Amino acid sequence: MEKTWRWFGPKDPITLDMLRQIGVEGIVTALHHIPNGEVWSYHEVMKMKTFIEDHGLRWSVVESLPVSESIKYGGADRDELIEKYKVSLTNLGKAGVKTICYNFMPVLDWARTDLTYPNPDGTSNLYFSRAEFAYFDIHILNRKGAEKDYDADTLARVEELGKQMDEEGRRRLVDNIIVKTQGFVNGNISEDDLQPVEKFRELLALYDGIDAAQLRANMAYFLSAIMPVCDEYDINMCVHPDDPPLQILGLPRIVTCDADIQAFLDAVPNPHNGLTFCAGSLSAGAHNDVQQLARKYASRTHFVHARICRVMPGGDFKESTHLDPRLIDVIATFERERPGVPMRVDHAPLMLGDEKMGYNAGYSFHGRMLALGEVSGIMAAVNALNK
Ligand code: DNO
Repeated sequence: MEKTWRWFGPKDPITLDMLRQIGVEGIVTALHHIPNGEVWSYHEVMKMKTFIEDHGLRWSVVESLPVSESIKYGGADRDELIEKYKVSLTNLGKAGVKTICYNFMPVLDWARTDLTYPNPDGTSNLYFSRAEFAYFDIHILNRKGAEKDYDADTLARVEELGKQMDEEGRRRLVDNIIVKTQGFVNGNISEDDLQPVEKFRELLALYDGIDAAQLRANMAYFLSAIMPVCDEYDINMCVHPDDPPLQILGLPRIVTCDADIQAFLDAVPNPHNGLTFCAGSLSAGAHNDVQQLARKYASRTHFVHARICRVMPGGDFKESTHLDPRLIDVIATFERERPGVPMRVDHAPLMLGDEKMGYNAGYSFHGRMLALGEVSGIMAAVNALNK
């Protein structure tokens, strides 16, 4: 696989010169300064591409060219937004940037409750507590009927949590679930929003009456509309699985399991319609066998996210080591079957001073460097043993 790295643009404290020194071959980035729904001009695309190439690297993957909320729920302006999306794709295609990651998750791009969960060795990781998430849903968002979505064990944990929860704890949950994890990925809520919870409620309301079947139809509509541009420029679209791959907040979620993946691939049977194989997101659902999914969907995978989660009793999950045997197996599958496919390490621990650097949640330097070293070692071993 091609060793790539998610880099957040010229303002990222991790520089391209640093990345060259640690074995990175290709860059994964986006034009983060352009608001969602606006066209990425050829000029802006080329400016970024040239900047990267001037540092001896290449722009391998766009993560993400965001799909506007209105395209997802099927708003009145969706056709206009799809036309703009096609212009951005055309400009990327003309510039030769041909792997595009996106997601079709309503409202929330990814969800964690704790961004600095301590490990025994002094590092920290991202963590998802089902009870804390349920507490946010039931007692902060006050979503109507939310209790019905949780089992008795989780509700009992929520009650316990309620006894200790103070204003600071509630503020921290809001910050982790809908602010800190969203702004930097061009999500709906940014650190400047003064009333994040109110804004979030308004966003959820956009999906009233939209079920999974409707969301699937909207995804197929979007993909069918853009496929001619992808065919013309040989652009590979790769949808990111829902993170976590579970039903949350009463929203429809349609990229959570084997059947979902098969469904969107079948809905638009074009090789340019593919998957970002995020082993981490898929493994956060106990229903998924990531190793088997990797084997089944390798040929439709255009981008790999190397990380893996450990699900605990009760549904909490934590990012696990990149040397987890399940991830070794997944990496071996892609290394054998898709040797040139871009791969980036994802969501590594905070360690050795990372915590003081203000990195985006999950995107530390030392933690990811260690993870890249580990994954590179796995790849080298697979290749050596294959010979
Ligand atoms: C989180 C990322 C996601 C991903 C988008 C793709 O760390 O994996 O934000 O980039 O969902 O559109």
